[in-house]
Amino acid sequence: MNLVVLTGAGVSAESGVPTFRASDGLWCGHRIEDVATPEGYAADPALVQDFYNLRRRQLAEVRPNAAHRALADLAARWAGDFLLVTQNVDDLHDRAHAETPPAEGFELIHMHGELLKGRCTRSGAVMDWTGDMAADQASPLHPQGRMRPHIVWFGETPLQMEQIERALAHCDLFVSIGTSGAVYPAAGFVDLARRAGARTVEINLEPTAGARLFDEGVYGPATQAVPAFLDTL
Ligand code: BJW
Repeated sequence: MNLVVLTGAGVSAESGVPTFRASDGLWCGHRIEDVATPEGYAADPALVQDFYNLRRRQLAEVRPNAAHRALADLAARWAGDFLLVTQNVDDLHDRAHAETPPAEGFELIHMHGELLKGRCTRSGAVMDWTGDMAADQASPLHPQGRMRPHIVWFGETPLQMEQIERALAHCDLFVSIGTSGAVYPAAGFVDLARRAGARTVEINLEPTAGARLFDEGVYGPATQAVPAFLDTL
């Protein structure tokens, strides 16, 4: 049986990583357009770099929670293909899977990029980046390049979309965990899975605006709802 799991900010919330769409509509006091668009970066690179520097530093203070660990346990015993697509730029899934190595057939994709990577603005090459990035950070990868966060901003193309769409076209079970479904193309994955004839399940604190698109909903905090649901598989 082929499985595709999509995760969003809700899976990391109980680790202490803030979600995006809080009631004030601001991310850590910033407007989305100022910090998560190429235009925002062009207008004020220092503001954008500071925003991501802060979030990169915060990763040192958080740990994978029971939901990340339950997915890693499942990946270690799953017999079919298992694609875990996360919209999250934290490394909490990576850390959980490093502790419990997955079976063959498992893959993790960060479709919106990774905080712990930087990208050269000139060559597009990506490299590990654990420290702060300066507003005009020189690129070690190209003499005329600068480094920017390896993050997919609004208007940019999410990563590894062909691979994701291929897996959705062949999946038997699609599980969406802790995402509001407000951002495309991830919000449309449930439609692609349904077209493939997959069983579709939403796990969230509460039903999302797109809840009716799923065959089933499991509601509660991810650290409880995810292990409980995965135990039924
Ligand atoms: C819990 C919980 C607990 C809490 N337990 N649950 C008009 C119509 C359609 C589309 C568009 C449009 N205008 C523009 C677009 C496209 C645009 C888009 O979708 N805009 C929308 C605003 C409408 N999309 C793009 O531009 C994307 N690119 C694109 O489309 O390219 C074209 C293309 C498509 C396909 C193939 C090829 C090309 C790029 C989107 C990039 C998004 N980037 C961000 C920022 C990343 C950097 C950063 O982190 O700073 O990614 S935006 C932000 O939202 C971030 C997230 O990954 C993403 C999704 O958020 P998520 O994870 O759902 O978080 P929240 O906060 O919204 O929800 C949390 C959920 O958890 C809630 O439901 C809670 O209830 C729940 N929860 N605690 C369980 N304990």
